[in-house]
Amino acid sequence: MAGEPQADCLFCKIVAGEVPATIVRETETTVAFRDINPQAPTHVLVIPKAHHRDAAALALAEPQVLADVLAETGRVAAGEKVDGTGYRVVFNTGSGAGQTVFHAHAHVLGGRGLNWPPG
Ligand code: DGP
Repeated sequence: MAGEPQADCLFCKIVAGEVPATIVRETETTVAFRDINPQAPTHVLVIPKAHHRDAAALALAEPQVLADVLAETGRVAAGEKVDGTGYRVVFNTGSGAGQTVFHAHAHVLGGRGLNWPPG
């Protein structure tokens, strides 16, 4: 069922503490942790604790939690001190766009120049 933990979901396991992660921040509805394969000096993932396959599905099911995720991206950026220079928030959605983990997550990238358009 949408929102319920999925036994085969890596990020649900991180939420449950079954897979270790370097946690940066946690709220009632979200967890932020460092990406295992960082693409920038700051690369933090912000996820809802509830399982939804991507950000759009989360928006439809629990819009307030998507707002919580976005608010947390800003708090992470401030905590990492990349809010002054600028940072990027990315939701890869679908395998063709590079999504590999099908539990909604925002990438927070910063600490280096970020080109546009992205690759
Ligand atoms: P995406 O490709 O947009 O679905 O992003 C998934 C990200 O998750 C990717 O940048 C690598 C990261 N990742 C994959 N496995 C792990 C893990 O076990 N721990 C952590 N911290 N990050 C992971």
